[in-house]
Amino acid sequence: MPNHSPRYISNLTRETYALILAGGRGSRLYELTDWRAKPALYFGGKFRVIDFPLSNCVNSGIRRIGVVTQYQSHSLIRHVMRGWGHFKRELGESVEILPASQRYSQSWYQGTADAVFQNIDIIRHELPKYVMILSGDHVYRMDYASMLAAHAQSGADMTVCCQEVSVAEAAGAFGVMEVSDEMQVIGFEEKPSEPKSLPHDPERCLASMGNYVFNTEFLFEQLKKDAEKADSDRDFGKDIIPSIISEHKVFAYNFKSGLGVGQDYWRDVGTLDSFWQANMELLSPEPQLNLYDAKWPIWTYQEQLPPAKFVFDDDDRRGMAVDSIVSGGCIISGARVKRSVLFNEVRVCSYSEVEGAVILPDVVVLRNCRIKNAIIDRGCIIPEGMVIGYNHDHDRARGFRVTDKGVVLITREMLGLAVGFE
Ligand code: ADQ
Ligand code: ADP
Repeated sequence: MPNHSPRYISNLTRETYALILAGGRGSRLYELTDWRAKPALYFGGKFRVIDFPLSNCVNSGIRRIGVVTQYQSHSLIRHVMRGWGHFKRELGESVEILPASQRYSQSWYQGTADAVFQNIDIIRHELPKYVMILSGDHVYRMDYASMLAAHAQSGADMTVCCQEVSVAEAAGAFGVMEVSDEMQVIGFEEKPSEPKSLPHDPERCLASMGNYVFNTEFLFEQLKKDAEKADSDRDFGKDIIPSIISEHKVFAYNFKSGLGVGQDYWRDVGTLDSFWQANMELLSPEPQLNLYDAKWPIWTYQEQLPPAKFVFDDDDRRGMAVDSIVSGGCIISGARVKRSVLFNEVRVCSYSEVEGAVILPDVVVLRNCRIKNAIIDRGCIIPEGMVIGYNHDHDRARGFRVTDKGVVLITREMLGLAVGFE
C-alpha cells in the first residue's frame, strides 16, 4: 500500500519537475487544429485542453512545470503566458514554455524522447529527484501525487501510467503492456495491431496513457543512450520503454487506483466526434467531469467579460438557452439554444435555433439560422438564414466537413472569411 501521508507526499511533489508534452498536431481533428496545437484546443465553455494537466499539477502539489511546444504553438504559448504566467519563482513555482529551439541538434523535436532530451540542461538546472512526463493532449483529472508515491515505494526506475481499455480500442492507438503480479512491466508494444490482452480478460488490455515518472538520472542516461542510436525514432513508446524493460525496473501504475478525486475521468478528444461528444457529456445533470467541483478546480486564462445575457427581442421572442453551458460575454437575443456549449462572446440573433452545437469564442450566428450537431470554430460569422446539420449532402457541397457520426465542422476559411484572426 503506498504511503499517502501528507508529509511524505509533499516531499515527493516538491522534488518533482513536470514536463507537459504539448507539441502534437492532432491530425484527426482536421481544420480545427490547422492553426492551433491539440493541447490548445478549446474545451468545456472556457478552458483549453492544456489547462487540465496544468491544473492536475497544481492540485497534486507540483509547482515546477515545463510546457514543451512545437507544432502551431502561437495560441498555446499565448494562452499559457496569459493564464499561467503568475507563478512565483521566489516561492519555488514556475511554468516555463520550452519551444523547440534546436538546442542539441539541427532539427526540431523528432519524437517525445527527443523533446525531453533537448531540454535536459533546463531540467538539470531545477535539480529534481523525479521527472514527470505528461501528455498535454488529453482531458482528464488525475492526482499525480498518488502515482509518485507508488513510484517511490516500488523502487522503480520508471513508472508508466496505464488504464484498462478494450482490445479493439487499443489496437493501433495505444502503447500496450504486460505486467507481472507486482505490476512490473514485462512486455511493451507501441500501438500493436493485435494487443496482448489481460490474463483474466481476453477483451481488455493495459494501455499506456503517455504519462511517465522517471528517476532523473536514470532518465538522462536513457535519453543519452537513445540519442546515440542511429535507428531510433526518439520516442518513449516506440524506443525507450521497449529497450529498458528487460534490464531495469519499470512499473505500471493504474490511474484508477489513485486516491484523488475524479480519478475515473479521462477523454481523448483527438477526433472531431470525440471532441464533440466530450463537450456534450458536460451538459448532463451529473457529468463524470464535474467542472464545478471546488476540490479539484480547473484553472484557465480568464478574460474580463460581462456576464452572459438573454434578451427578449422586439417581437417578444424569448432569448433562451436550456441544457447548455453559456460563457461570459455571450448574448442570446430572441434565439433558442438547446444542448449546446457556448464559449466566450458568442452572439446568437433572433429567430435562430441552435441545438447540439459546440460554439467556440467570438462566433456570431445571425438571424433565422438553424444549426444542429455542429462544431463552429472561433470567429465564424454564420450568415443570415443558414441551415446547418439538417442535410449533410448540402453541408458537404458548401465545403463543410461532416464526420462519420454526422457532426458538422465549420471554420472561418470554409465560410470564406478573411484568414488570420486575432
Ligand atoms: P501518442 O499520443 O500517439 O502515443 P504522440 O503523438 O507522440 O504519442 O504524443 C504524445 C504527447 O507528446 C502529446 O501530448 C503530444 O502533444 C506531444 N508531442 C508529440 N510530438 C511532440 C513533439 N515533437 N514535441 C513536443 N511534444 C510532442 C503516446 C504513447 C503511447 C500511449 C499514448 C496515450 O506513445 O504509448 O498509449 O500516448 O495517449
Ligand atoms: P486560437 O483561437 O486557438 O487562439 P487563433 O485563431 O488565434 O487560435 O490562431 C492561432 C494563430 O494562427 C494566430 O497567430 C493566428 O493569427 C493564426 N491563424 C489562425 N487562423 C489562420 C489562418 N486561417 N491563416 C493564417 N493564420 C491563421
